[in-house]
Amino acid sequence: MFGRLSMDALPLYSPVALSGAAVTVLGALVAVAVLTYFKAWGWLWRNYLTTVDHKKIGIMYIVLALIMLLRGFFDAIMMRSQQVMSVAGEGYLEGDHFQQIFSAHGTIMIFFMAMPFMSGLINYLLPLQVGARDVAYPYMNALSFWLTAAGAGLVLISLVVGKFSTAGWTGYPPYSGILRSPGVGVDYWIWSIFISGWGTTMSAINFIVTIIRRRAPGMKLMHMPIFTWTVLCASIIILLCFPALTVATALLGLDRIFEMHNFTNEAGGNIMNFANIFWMWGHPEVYILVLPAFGIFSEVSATFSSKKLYGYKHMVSATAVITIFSMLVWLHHFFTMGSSAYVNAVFGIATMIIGIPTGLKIFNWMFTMYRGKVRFHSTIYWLLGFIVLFVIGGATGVMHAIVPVDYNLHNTTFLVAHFHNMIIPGVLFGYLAGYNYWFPKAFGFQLDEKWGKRIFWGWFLGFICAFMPLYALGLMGLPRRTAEIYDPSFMPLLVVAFIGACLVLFAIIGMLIQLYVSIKNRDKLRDTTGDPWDGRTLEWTIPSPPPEFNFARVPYIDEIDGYAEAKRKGESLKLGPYEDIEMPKSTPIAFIIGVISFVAGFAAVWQIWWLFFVSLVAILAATIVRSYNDHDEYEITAEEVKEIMESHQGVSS
Ligand code: HEM
Ligand SMILES: [Cu+2]
Repeated sequence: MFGRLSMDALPLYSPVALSGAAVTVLGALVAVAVLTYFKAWGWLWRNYLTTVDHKKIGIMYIVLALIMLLRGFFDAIMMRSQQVMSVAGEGYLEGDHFQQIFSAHGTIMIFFMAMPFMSGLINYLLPLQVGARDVAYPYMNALSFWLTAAGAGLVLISLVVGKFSTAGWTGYPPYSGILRSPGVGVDYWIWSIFISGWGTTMSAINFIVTIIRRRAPGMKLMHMPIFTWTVLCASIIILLCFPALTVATALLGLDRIFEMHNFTNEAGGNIMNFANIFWMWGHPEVYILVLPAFGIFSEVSATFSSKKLYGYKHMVSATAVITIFSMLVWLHHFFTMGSSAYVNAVFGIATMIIGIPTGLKIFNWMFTMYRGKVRFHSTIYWLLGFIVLFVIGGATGVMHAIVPVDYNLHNTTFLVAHFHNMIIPGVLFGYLAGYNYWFPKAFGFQLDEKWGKRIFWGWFLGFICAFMPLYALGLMGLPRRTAEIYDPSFMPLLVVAFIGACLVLFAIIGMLIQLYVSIKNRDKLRDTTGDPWDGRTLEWTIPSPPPEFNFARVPYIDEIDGYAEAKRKGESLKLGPYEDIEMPKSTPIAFIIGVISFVAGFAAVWQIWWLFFVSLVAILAATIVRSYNDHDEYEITAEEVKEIMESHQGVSS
C-alpha cells in the first residue's frame, strides 16, 4: 500500500537530521500561520497561485530562488564548519550525512536557485523588453513554474521524509546505482530534476516563440536589447540540451527500478555513457546560466554609464559563438576517464576557444564604462566585482583545459574553487545586479542603497575569503567532497574559508534586512516616473509597477535603444492607438497539475505505484478539462485602458 514508505523514513536516527527536518516543518508552519493571520489566502490564490501573468510568475520564481538560496547556503556553511571541526576533532556530521549535504547543496544551487532566479528575471523582463503584452503561451508559462516548484518541493520534503542522494549533484553511477544506493535518496534526486526539467524545457519554447513572434512592430532582430539576445541563445541551448538530462535521469531511473543495466558495467551496460549524456547537458547548462547574466551586465553597464553599449554587434556575435561552442566541449568533464590523448586534445582546445568571445565581452563592458558618466550605484558594483573575479576564474578554467594539468587538479578543491569562481561572480552577481536594477520596475520603489552596498561587499569579500583558499588547498592535495580532514596543515586555510562563508552569511542576512528596510521606507524610495535609472529599453517607458497589459499602446521601435534615442532627441516614443486588449484569464489548473506532479514524484520515489498512476490519470484529466475551456480570455476596452493609464501621473505613454 505505501510502497517503501514506513516510520523509518522519519529522521529520528540523528539529532542533526532531526533539526533540519524541524526547521523545514517549522518554516512551513510559520508561513501558513502568517498567511492565515493576515487573511492572505484569498489574495494569494487570486493574485499569484492561479495567475498566468508573466510578471507575477516572474516574481514567484524569484521568491522560490531566494528561499532555495537560503537553504543551499545553509548546507554550504554546514560543510565549511564540519571541515574545520574535523581537523581538530571529529566534527558533528557523519560521512553519509555530509554526502547528502554536498549533493543537496549542488542540486539546489544549480536547479532550484540559479535556474529559477534566471527564469524569474527572464519572465519578468522579456515581454517588457520586446514590447509584448505577455509571453506567447501564458498558461504553459504558469505550468512551467509549477513544475519547477514541484521539483523544489521534492528536494525540501526529502529532508523530512527519507534521505537525499549521496551521489553528488551529478549523480554518477555506480554511486547512484541501486547496489551502492539502495535507499530513496537518488530517487529524490532523479524525480526532482526530471519534473522540473520539463518545466524548464517548456519555458525555453515559450521564450523563443515570444522573441520570434511577439516583438513590437519595427523591432528587427538586430534592434533587440542585448538581454533579449542572450535569452534567445540561452533558450536555444535549453531546448537542445535539456532533453539529454531528461534522458540521462530517466535511464538511470529505469536502471534502478527495473534493473535495466543502462549504466552498469555488466550485462551490456556502460558507466561512461552516463557521464557522456549528463555532460552533454551539464556543460551547456553553465552557459544557459551565464548568458542571461552577461545580458544583464550589458544593460547595467550601458545604463549606469549613460552611454550606449560598446560594440553591440560584436556582443551579439560573441553570444552566438559561445552558444555554439558551449555544446562542443562537454568531454572536458572526464578527461581522466580514459579517452585517447587525441580526443582529449581536441576538447581541451575547443574549451580554450570559448575564452576568446568571453574576453571580448569583458573588454566591451570596460569600453562601455570608459569615458562614460559612470554612476557608482550598487547595481554597477556587481559588474565591477564580476569583472575582477571572473578573469581569475577564467584563467583557472584554462588551466583545467590543459589536460596534463587537469590530471593533477581534478577532484581536488582547486576544481571546487574554479567552478564557484565562475558561477558566483558570473551567474549570481549578474542576477543580483538584475534584481537590484529591475526591482523598482516590479514594485514601484527602489531598494535601499546603503544595504545594497553592504550586501555587495559581503558577497565580494566573502567570496574571496571562502574560495581563494580552496585553490591553495587543492594544490596542496585536498580532495573535494571530504567530510573529515586529518592533516593539521590544512587548518589555517580552512578557517579562512569558513570566515568567508560567514561574510556571505552576513550578505544574505543583509538581503533580508534590505527588503525589510526598503518596504518600510517605500514612500521615500518611490519611483513615480517609471524610469528611475534613465534607462534605454522599452520596459522603462511604462509605469512602475506596470499595468497588467504592460503596454497601453503598442510601441514602435526601429533602432537599438530606441527609447534612449527618443529621449536624447527630446521626442516621445512612437505609439499605436488605444485599443481593446484581450488578456488571458487566471486558471487554477497549472497550480493543480504542479501539486499532482509533486504527488506523482513522491509516489515514484517511494514506489507507491497505485498513487503514481492515479496521479498520471489526474494530470491527464486536468489537461483535458482545461482544453474544453473556450473562454480563457477577457477584454479590457480601450476606454478602460485609457482610464487606467490616466491614473498613473507623470508617465507619458
Ligand atoms: C558562498 C556561498 C557558497 C559556499 C560557501 C559554497 C560552498 C561549497 C562547498 C563547501 C562545497 C563542497 C566542496 C567539496 O566538494 O569539498 C560546494 C560544492 C558545490 N557548490 Fe557551493 N558554495 C556556495 C555557493 C554555491 C553556488 C551559488 C552554487 C551554484 C549556483 C554552488 C554550486 C555548488 C556545486 C554544484 C557543488 C558541487 C557539489 C558536489 O560535489 O556534488 N555553490 N560548495
Ligand atoms: Cu564544462
